[in-house]
Amino acid sequence: MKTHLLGAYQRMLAIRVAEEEIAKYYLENKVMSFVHFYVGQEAVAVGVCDALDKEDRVMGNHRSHGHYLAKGGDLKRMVSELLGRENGLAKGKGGSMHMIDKSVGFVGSTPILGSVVPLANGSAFEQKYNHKNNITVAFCGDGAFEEGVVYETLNLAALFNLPFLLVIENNLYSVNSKLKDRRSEKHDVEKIVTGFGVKYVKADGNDYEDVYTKASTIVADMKSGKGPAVLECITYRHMAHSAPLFDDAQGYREEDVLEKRLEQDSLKKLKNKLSKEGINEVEFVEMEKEARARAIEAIHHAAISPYPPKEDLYKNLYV
Ligand SMILES: Cc1ncc(C[n+]2csc(CCOP(=O)(O)OP(=O)(O)O)c2C)c(N)n1
Ligand SMILES: [Mg+2]
Repeated sequence: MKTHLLGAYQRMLAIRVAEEEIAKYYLENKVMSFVHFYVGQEAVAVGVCDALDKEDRVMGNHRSHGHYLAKGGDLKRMVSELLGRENGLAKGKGGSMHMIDKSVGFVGSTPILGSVVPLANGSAFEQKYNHKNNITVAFCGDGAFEEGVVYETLNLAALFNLPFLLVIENNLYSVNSKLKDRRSEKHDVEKIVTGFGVKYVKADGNDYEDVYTKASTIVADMKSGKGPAVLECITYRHMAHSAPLFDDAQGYREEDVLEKRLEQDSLKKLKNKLSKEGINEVEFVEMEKEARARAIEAIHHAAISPYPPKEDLYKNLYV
């Protein structure tokens, strides 16, 4: 277990540190392409993806750096995409919100809220139809869960008993609007989901082990034919909705103030656990140094990579 947790810590740390370095680069170089940072939510992506096989598929949304990297993605190709370079995941034409890398089973991310949910369900349909013993996971936010197409999808997933897992990352906000300003007091995600005949499980999205344990059970059940599920992970988004900035000065956060976010931080929790298992501070510092060096190298690699040539402007576009 110690080895597993150490690996999980390193995977989460790699995402955290990469985003910190990317944020720094964006600010220093005035990069204008849109970006939504995942800092704070790493335990969800890594906890879920650690429960998957390479052939299982993942789809994401506008906040998917963590999902892609947790599925085994290539940091260099991801950063190249963010900076619009030819060697990026979508040949530099998609940016942060349109990543795809079939080689690791990351079959796409789409920023239109909720849109990825039926697409992922279609992928799960194909897996079942072709007797593949694999599943498809869609990650969506609490805001996206309010889109109508999500309910149509849950209905079909249950009807066809599909190997489809919807992970809701409930970070309490859609941009800056709070759950209580968007939903009635009686709104009940569990009742909605189970009302369609879909299994519902709730996890502490700030706790890797809770997410991983629950995701593993769901995935094993799904692979033995038990049908679709929703895993709702309650978590905190540490940074502003978009742009690489902190937004505490805006004063809209009530429960998830900085102090609480830091206290509940998933990396911190895992680090405490590993310290008790005998990993010392020097080893932690070394791990962070290595992760930071990899991130800086990936950014440098992207920054010196060429933009797509002019003659490719209209190639690979689907509009
Ligand atoms: C259909 C649609 N409406 C509005 C938007 C603009 N938008 C982008 S992200 C976002 C908030 C999404 O909140 P949530 O799904 O909870 O994800 P989070 O940003 O919290 O990770 C909104 C409203 C959009 N992309 N798509
Ligand atoms: Mg949200």
